[in-house]
Amino acid sequence: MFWQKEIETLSRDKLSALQLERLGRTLARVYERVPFYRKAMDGNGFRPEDLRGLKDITALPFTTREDLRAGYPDGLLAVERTEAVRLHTSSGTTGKPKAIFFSRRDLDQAAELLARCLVMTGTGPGDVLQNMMTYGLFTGALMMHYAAEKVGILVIPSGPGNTERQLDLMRDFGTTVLHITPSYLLYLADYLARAGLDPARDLKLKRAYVGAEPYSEETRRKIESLYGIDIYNSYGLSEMNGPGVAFECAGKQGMHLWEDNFLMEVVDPETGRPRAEGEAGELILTTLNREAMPIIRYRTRDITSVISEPCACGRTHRRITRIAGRADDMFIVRGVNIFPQQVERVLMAVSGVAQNYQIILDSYDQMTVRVEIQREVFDGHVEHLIRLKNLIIDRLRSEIVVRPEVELVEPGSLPTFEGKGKRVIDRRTM
Ligand code: DLL
Repeated sequence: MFWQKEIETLSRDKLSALQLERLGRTLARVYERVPFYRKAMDGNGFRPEDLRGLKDITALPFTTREDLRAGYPDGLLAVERTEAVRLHTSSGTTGKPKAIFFSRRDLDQAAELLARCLVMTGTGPGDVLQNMMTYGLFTGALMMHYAAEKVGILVIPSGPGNTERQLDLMRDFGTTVLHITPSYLLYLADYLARAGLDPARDLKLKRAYVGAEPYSEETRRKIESLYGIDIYNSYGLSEMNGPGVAFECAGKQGMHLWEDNFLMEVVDPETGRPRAEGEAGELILTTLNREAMPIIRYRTRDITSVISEPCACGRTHRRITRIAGRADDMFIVRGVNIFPQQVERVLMAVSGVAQNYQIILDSYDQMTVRVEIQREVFDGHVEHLIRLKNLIIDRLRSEIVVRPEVELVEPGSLPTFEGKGKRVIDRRTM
């Protein structure tokens, strides 16, 4: 099923031509209206009319999150403030948030993109979507909310938290689709198990859209089998509308990135130089269809690669692979670069492991992984526990090279998260 079949299946040639045309318009627009971009282009001796092909974009500097912060509150606006109708912010760990403005047209466009995602994965009128992302300055819930209404889906704007009430809503209104972070979905699975509920028997769930933070394929598989539903990976960031930038189709082999709206590049995160096709690197995005706040060559810090092979679903927009991690999330132990997802991937594939874990960094030589295990295992034989612990240590060592300390802890004993999780506790002084 398609929402906008013509554009979703546009030939590659036409898609590239459309990108070039939109890129030209975007560059002209920001050159004229945003001093920051005019300066950047002048500094590189580039004028919008110099644009000949999509590759020419590499002549322009990147936009970083620091640039957005420096422009706070409205330095990068390309319309009058009165033409903006919505503000979202995205806060990092430090400093001022990034403020992103949307015009009426931008919001319509963002909803169109997410409507494509909903319909692509089989959701439509008759479905009931429980929107368990946070409503507010975060883009997650509101963007999905309006897109689902546009498609004609009944939306329950529950937001996150109050898990007992969430369950009541699911039961009373026959929720078929969840929109949720992986952290909260893992917690919910644990909660259901403790409440003695079997989702397949007691709920009407068919699928969940899961994103806003990295998670591994192993976690997806684990949750799919716990719930008996389909999990679709959803990628996006506030700077580029929020959710709906890239989304999995039914094939679940990578996420289609809507190339009529975003131009993607993949670069070496250290040098900023382009990666060869299919190689992993940092995703760089340029908005091609935004009015209020176009952003050129944005450094997402997210590590992925492009899948250029045609997809069985017929969509021509190329796919990106599951985000391996944020360049910023990577940590180093004994000189080895490690992403939290590597640890997660190992843990979630071990039987007996429950849903929650934590990584503690006390020194540059040692990491400790605390992992909740299932109740039956926790209360079982001590030899079994020792075997399980050794198995986890071995598997982690072969994945991340470093041999970690592993602590098996009681289910329900580690902090839980209703939004994005924080699983790495770095106690080292810099
Ligand atoms: O998290 C937008 C969103 C909401 C996406 C709901 C999907 C679903 P921010 O708060 O600005 O926006 O955070 C964006 O989250 O740069 C990635 O590092 C990470 N991220 C988002 N989706 C995924 C995903 C929203 N599916 C940042 N896999 C991004 C891995 C993800 N990381």
